[in-house]
Amino acid sequence: MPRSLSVAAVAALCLATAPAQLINFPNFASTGGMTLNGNAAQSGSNLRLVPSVLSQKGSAFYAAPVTVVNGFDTKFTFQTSAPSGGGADGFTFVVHNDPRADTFLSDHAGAMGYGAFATSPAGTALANCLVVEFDTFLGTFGGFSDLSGNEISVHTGGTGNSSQGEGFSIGRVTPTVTFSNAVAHTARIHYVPGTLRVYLDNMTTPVLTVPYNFSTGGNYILAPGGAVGGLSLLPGGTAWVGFTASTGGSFENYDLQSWTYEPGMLLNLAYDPMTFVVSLADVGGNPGDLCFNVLTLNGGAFPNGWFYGVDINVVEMAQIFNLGAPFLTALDANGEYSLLVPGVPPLGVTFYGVALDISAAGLVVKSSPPTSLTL
Ligand SMILES: [Ca+2]
Repeated sequence: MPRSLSVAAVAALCLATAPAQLINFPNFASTGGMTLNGNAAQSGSNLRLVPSVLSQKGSAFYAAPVTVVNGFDTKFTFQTSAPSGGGADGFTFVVHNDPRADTFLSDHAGAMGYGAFATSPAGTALANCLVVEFDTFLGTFGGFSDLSGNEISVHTGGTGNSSQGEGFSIGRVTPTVTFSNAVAHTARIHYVPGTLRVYLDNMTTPVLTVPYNFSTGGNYILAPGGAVGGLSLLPGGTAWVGFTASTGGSFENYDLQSWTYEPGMLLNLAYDPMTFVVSLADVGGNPGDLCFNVLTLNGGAFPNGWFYGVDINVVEMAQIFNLGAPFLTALDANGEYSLLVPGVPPLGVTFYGVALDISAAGLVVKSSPPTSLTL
């Protein structure tokens, strides 16, 4: 069978199947795999981060670190209900490498389960973290500096403590959609190194775009501003991910209805002039998944519409096969694979590496951003 048909077959698989996810809770009829802390508890098929009761606090983390460094795409559906006093205080999505790991929980009320009160012991607040607040209470005192009671704000203190004070915000927005109105909403948080995007109900147009990189950090938006560094991640570029929430004098239920999380995959294309080998290395995939790697001369053909136009050069294809380098193989225990193509690549020509990570069940999991090389 011509190899081009194999490409088409894999492409057809892309179209026919929905992406699988590393973390995939279509609901929380089971909270297996999660660590629940404080007042967080299962509630029917939801994960109730906190109940509509005075002065509650809760957190829920995935019980193992996940890869974040290469990027991630996470979506969750949430709903508030039973508000008292207008409802408060809000919930957060958190990426962190605080030593308290998946058992972390701090103060209630305005601290939203991740920050701390001025009177709390040192070290109460979450350190070494990136926090996306869904803040439902307009705090205008004590350094809160909220602009609304319907505010999405991204907070970090770099490797130090973070805080609910908006002085720690590197980007915020009051979306037109009111998200604490006893109706289900879906949020998407998409990070590619350099940019964090937050979506609310509309999954294609972000409500908030924040320059940020786990390596180099971001910039505070409130005076006096200034740069804040990135995080110190766990080995392999992993971190803990999950949620915190709280209530205070005003309260409401904060329920998670579903959650998916998919780490991004990184592709490194390089040429070693000493060994005459081009390497196309996948990093950050799911161990055991099949990985479909190609070299192509058409960088624009991937990932959008690539299945119409993938143009593996005949000579390159011959190189790959004549030398026995498999372009469809399993990712190793670290979720990595290096396609090694011996031979001097064409000089002065830009060529591209592209890859798909395909789950063991035959579902296409994710694509890598294309990477290019010109010698
Ligand atoms: Ca806030």
